[in-house]
Amino acid sequence: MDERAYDERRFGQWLSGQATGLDRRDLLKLAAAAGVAGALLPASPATAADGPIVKPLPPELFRTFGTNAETLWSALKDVGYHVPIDRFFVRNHTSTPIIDADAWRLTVFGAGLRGGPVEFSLRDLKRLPSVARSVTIECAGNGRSYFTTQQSQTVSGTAWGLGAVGVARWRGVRLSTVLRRAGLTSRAVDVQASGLDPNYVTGGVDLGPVRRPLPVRKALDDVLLAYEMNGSPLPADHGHPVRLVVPSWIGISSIKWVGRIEVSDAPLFSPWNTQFYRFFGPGFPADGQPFDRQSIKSAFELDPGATFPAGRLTWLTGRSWSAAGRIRHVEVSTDGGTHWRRARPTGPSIDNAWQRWEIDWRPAAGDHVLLARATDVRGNTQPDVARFNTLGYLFDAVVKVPVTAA
Ligand SMILES: Nc1nc2c(c(=O)[nH]1)N[C@H]1C(S)=C(S)[C@@H](COP(=O)(O)O)O[C@H]1N2
Ligand SMILES: [Mo]
Repeated sequence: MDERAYDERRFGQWLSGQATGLDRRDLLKLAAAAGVAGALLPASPATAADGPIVKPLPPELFRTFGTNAETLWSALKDVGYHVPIDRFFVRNHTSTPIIDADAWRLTVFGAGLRGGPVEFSLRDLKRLPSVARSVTIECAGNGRSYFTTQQSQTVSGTAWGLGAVGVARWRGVRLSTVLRRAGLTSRAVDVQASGLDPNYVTGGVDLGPVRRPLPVRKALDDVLLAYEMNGSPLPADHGHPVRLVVPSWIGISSIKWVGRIEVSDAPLFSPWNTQFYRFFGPGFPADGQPFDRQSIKSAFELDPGATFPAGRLTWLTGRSWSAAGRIRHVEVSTDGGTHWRRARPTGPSIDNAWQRWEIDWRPAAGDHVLLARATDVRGNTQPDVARFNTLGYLFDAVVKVPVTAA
């Protein structure tokens, strides 16, 4: 079923009084369509901030694209395993909402539950057993600009370099714990969280709150409802007070500012798994091919065009990560891909996170091209060319980084 059919069906259900699980934004949308007074709407705990992103975005830490900001890789040099909050990338479809954590409630509802809806306050969630994990969040479009600069292909979407990725230490409650408390039944098929940020409107169409379904099997496996990031309460831009953290899946799965979770007894669809986050283009089905998992990548902790002192020994450092498991090894070339050497792994090797590495280099004066290529424990290796798709997702090819020694 496409999104329009879904919306029409929901609207019909609402008009006939059968609808459950409509949130305030759905109601606003429907109320506007039906000419119903706004007085029926419950209060929302969210208000708007001044700009799309709340935290400072100094140019030495970030490159910004409208409502989004990518981390500069030079800003991760000599930084620990986890990306500090002040430099963690932000991907907002609209803008960061300011949510009052005391007024905030999570509503879990749907035909996959025994009863419900069931509400949880932040205190309720914090009383449940907590877990902390180091997990990568990476936008499916990370590296998109290289489709154009390296492969001369036209793709649409934010022209990210490699900085739409970060690893943080997330603490929260397992989604499975909350779903079981809410009365999960064996009828449950899909689980869909939606955000309390403003509805996403594109091409004049209101697509509703940001949301994307997870199959119940993934939802019960390793997903967290996180309320802490690197030991601090979740900051506004990263989902305060509670977000999903979905290990090894594309960033859109990790819904921020979660307000509602639907547990359905039938497959759910949203624009974020039908229109977006699907592969379109030559060799793919006409209505696109769905995907959920991230791929494999490497990055040097420097920005393209960096300069080095000629003739001096330096240490090139970087990080590699794969959604399929830990990194087995990383090869580096400092001569445009002719010769390759193994980089030395440094620090921990964590599943669903990344591997840091270093390699020595004594550059001659002149221009050089650096490359890094990772292989994971499953034997996946970064290819020379990434598979083209019109929306520019999952760029996994080895990136050529121009630098200069003088
Ligand atoms: N509610 C909501 N959740 C969201 C988004 C959003 O715009 N709204 N963006 C998604 C996308 S596309 C990505 S890549 C990650 C980015 O997480 P971050 O901003 O904490 O780095 O959040 C995801 N969760
Ligand atoms: Mo994303």
